[in-house]
Amino acid sequence: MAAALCSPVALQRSGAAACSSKQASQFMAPALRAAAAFTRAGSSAAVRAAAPSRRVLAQAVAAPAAAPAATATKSAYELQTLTTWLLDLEKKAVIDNELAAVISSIATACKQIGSLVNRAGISNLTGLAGQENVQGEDQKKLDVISNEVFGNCLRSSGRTGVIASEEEDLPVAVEETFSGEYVVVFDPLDGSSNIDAGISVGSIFGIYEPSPECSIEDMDDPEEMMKKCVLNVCQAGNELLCAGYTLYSSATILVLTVGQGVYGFTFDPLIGEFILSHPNIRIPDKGKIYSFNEGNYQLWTEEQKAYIDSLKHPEKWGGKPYSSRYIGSLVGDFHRTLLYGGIYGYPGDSKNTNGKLRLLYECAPMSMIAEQAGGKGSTGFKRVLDIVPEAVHQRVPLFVGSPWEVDYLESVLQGKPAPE
Ligand code: FDP
Repeated sequence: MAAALCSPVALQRSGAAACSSKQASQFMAPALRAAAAFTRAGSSAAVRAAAPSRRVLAQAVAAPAAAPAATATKSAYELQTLTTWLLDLEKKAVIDNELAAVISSIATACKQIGSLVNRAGISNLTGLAGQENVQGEDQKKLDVISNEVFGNCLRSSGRTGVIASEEEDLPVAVEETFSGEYVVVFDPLDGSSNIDAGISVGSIFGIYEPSPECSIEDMDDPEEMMKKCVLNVCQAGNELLCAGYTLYSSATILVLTVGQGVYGFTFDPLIGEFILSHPNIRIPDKGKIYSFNEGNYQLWTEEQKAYIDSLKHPEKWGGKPYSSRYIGSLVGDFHRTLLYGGIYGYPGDSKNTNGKLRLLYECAPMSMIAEQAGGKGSTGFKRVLDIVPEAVHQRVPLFVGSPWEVDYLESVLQGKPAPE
């Protein structure tokens, strides 16, 4: 598949020639499609050159411990909605109005997807769409619809330059971007194999500033433009300006960070707004729940097996072993881990050395959220946020959760002494 093989690293080093002719032609088709749709009022490079980086802007005012939403409640009827929370951040110059517009458009997409998920069983939205995505996975009807909803909302924000989705083979340049040109990576419906049973699913997203070396100019030829689209999204998680997810469960809960702590908003369907319900979430330092698909146990390395085995010995943990909880829906499993503490893991195994989860729109956003809440995100050997992607749909092993739990897992995998 073109996206997996034509890594941006290869493209950066030697252009499209780094791909086989078949890959190159697969690569060119979407590029030409994107080019046809790609119109822009004027070059934004000059504007971007004059403007301070949004990351710098945020860092300049960042007081890490400052809780942006911690305003005193004046009236029993006063609500902090996502909209007022974003306005607060804008006032404090933590984010600019363009990033706020992108986040708002994502929230709108999540409201729509949440409503579709709730009604899937009675609106004939369950079951397969009859096609596969680029990773060879069967797409559910709701995978396809959610992707369209996400794309529509981001396009209509007018602030997004490039979008990359789990459901698309290559990133797409967004026509009619007025300003901002944010790069948005997302998995519109994660855990969708659960959908027909009415089990929790979620959306995951990350927002990057466009990297200056690969800004998309009006006059780029289609090949050049697609190369830049790919490079735009292939940034390390360290560069994320915002990461978040929405859980569609007994409630619809949007959790996000803009680099100053983690905030959760519960959707109130009666007023149609996300309401701040989880201010400044902190993950417990330790937690006695592990969340792994143990069906893969025989495929794991000896170290990985030893780690899981060790959690089951009551005498090692004060008389009570760890509890196992696994939904098989990353957003649901991660959300529980964030609130209750513990560890979520999807290790590599003898069949899939890098596991199952995708770096750009699963592992990196979740790791940023974990770190912002005081936790950790690791491959077992390396901090996830330090990894520069080599391909849009690249997979990496993921272990994320309470800091002590991730440290302990790393110690076993690396043959080092356990943390204090
Ligand atoms: P799904 O395939 O249902 O979309 O990466 C996708 C994902 O779900 C995650 O949400 C989930 O945690 C994981 O796969 C489950 O994989 P296993 O079935 O292999 O445990």
